[in-house]
Amino acid sequence: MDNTLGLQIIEVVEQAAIASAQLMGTGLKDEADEAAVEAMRERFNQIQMRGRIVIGEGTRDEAPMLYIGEEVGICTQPNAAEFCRLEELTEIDIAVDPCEGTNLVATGRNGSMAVLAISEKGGLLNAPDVYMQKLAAPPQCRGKVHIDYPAAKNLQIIADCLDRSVEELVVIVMDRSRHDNLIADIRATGARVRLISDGDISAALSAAFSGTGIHALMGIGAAPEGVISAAALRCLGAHFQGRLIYDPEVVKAGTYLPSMEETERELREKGIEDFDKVYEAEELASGKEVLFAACGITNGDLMRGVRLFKGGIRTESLVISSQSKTVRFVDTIHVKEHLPNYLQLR
Ligand code: VTB
Repeated sequence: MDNTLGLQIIEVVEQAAIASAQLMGTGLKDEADEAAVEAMRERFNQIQMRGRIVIGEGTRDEAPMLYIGEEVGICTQPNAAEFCRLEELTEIDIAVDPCEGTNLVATGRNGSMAVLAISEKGGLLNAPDVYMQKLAAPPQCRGKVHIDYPAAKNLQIIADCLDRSVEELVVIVMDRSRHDNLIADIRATGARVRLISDGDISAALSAAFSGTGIHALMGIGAAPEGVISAAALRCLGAHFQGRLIYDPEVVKAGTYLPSMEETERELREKGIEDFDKVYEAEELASGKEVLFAACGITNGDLMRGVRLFKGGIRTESLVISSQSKTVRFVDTIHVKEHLPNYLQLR
């Protein structure tokens, strides 16, 4: 993949975040999502690349933009030959979540981000829109904790690896009734629990960086978000494992899941035969080269959210590259009068 792609995708997430942040606190969650999607797509389509959305806003019938299978990048446009030497460009797969945590944006709460992961073709698991049990932990614990161990055992391992006591750990869990037992198990160890209403990509990222005060993510969130988290944590050398969860009985409250039979059929169509497999980060994001980028929409543990001021907008983003083994934190001021039309304040 082209080195400049890493720099260009910063603008993709920045622009999605700026568009969405303009609707922060309005209660309009669908509109906040739509604004992010439109801006992300506009910016993608200015990049010299041949991209294909593998994780996006849904199927073509469900989503007008950034649907699964949509091609993005200037080199996928009808008159591409005028701008691009197609034979020189690698085909890339893209997983996007333009507004991760739409409820958080709509209600002005912390933890929402515009986020994406990129790899060469075939490098990201085309996860179906089901749930995923997840375990994220810091790099020191990689390969030592396991999603099948009881929470108490994993927490003891994390404490040992970080050279601290279990009481000094903080675990993020999504606040859902499906996690009642998990939360009780974690609390029984003495570790502290931070419940979040949404946004488990941000939670997984926090667990991978020291200094955030977060030491693990446990529990069940969405599978597509799991693949994007895995892309980041793989580049960071942190621990991430996921197992697909497709039984509505296990998920309890959550978005609608079709019957087990229907879901199993969908999994088979996606080439998944072993439905209960535990995926390692390197299997969810298996590409030789993986790039991950995120920009805070509202404030988070790693990045502040979008700030609007007279004459400009300030954003904080992050780009992680498996190839250059770098993590770049980017603090940008966007001069208002130079923003593209699609980002002008509404
Ligand atoms: C999960 C989580 C996401 O939405 O998808 C959640 O992975 C929805 O969970 O980060 P429920 O269906 O249980 O409500 C997010 O929190 C935000 O997209």
